[in-house]
Amino acid sequence: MSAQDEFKKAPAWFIAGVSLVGMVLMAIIVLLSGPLRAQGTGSGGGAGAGTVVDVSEKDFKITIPEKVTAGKVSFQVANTGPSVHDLEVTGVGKTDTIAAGASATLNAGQLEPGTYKFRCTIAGHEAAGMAGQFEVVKGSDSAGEGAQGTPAADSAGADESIDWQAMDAQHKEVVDAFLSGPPAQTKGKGGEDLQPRMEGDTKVFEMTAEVVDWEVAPGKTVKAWTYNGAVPGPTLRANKGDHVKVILHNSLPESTSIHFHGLITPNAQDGVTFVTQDPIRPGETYTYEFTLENEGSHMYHSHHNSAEQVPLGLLGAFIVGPPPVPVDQEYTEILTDGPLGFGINGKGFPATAPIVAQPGQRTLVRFMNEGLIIHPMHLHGQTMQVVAKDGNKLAVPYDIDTLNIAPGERYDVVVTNSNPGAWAFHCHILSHAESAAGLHGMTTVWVNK
Ligand SMILES: [Cu+2]
Repeated sequence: MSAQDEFKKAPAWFIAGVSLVGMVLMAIIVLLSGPLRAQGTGSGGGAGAGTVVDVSEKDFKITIPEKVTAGKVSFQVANTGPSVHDLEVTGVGKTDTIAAGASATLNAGQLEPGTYKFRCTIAGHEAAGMAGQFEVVKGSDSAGEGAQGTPAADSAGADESIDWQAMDAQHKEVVDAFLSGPPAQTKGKGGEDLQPRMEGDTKVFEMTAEVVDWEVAPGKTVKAWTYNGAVPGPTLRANKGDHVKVILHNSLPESTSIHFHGLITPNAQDGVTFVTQDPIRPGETYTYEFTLENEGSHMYHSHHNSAEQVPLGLLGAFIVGPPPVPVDQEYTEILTDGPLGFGINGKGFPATAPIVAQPGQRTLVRFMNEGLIIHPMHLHGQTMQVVAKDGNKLAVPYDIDTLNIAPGERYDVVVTNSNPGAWAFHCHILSHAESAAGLHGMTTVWVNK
């Protein structure tokens, strides 16, 4: 029985029931807690000085007051998340691009009463939830609430002011949803092996880059930029010495390219636009061709507008040769952050796939970081032995339980099942793994039978 079959024992009605209870609970929490949130409008001084409205951008969520007093207004926008953002208020204006940790001001001038829409204009961010609207009201309308502050409008995400019983219940729902049947509760599975077709002795991998609706977590669908409609794109496997062709059809709204990360290729096949090739424009097809010179856990991803295209999903694994050491089974864990949220193999908890090991079984995990920030992956209850780095087998393996993986890095680790139980396996930048709403994002469970 496969790892996933182990988790599909729960009947469909039970899984549906758990989901329904979860949704009803979320709705109740949102209804109850909405009016309790108190966040100031940051009104700054009297007539003439205008109103300064504090806005924060983090984790693909824009927090902005629901009501703003009419008059002269400026928006002070703090980007406290790990990705680049901006803020556009429709019909008013837009900030420059705001780097992670930076701030910007949008001087809106005189705002008349009415409803205003806002969003982040970085590709994919609006679809990921960075949009919403607020009301501009006359001075007297907001004066009464001003002292206590007005309720804040979140563009997405969990509320932080729930009571502890509701919090416990919500945490339980998330874990129950995982233990009752992952990863079937979301549509789509990334990283499946792509069988090459043979042209003589050449292995030909053919892919299409396209935008699709991708369900990153139960009920949360975003516009992903994909290879063959999945995140990660298909896993390409071949052996050292194989001659391969990778054919890419570009159905994206932008030009693109593929860089084969970690593979030793001829310079012309390196996939960096304007350095080694022209962009593959929308509607065009491009063929890469080379002989595989080095074994190991490698990757492929866009190298055109890559800071946007890769986080949107244009990434995958390219594995050359057998595992670096003898093992009984293997998993690839590709880490991502950005518009798709914190995730493993294109899914956030509880939609992440568990790792399941039989007694005594040796499991290889190929970690690959395709995100924009570091993720220290931590395994509970057992030791990970690092056996290879960036595809290079280590002369002296070493044992750890937390592995810091920088963007672009790959590590191969081996875990031998000697401690039965369901063990948390997660990024230890804890906000990537858990929130007031429970476990999420870069979390899965390692199940030792
Ligand atoms: Cu992390």
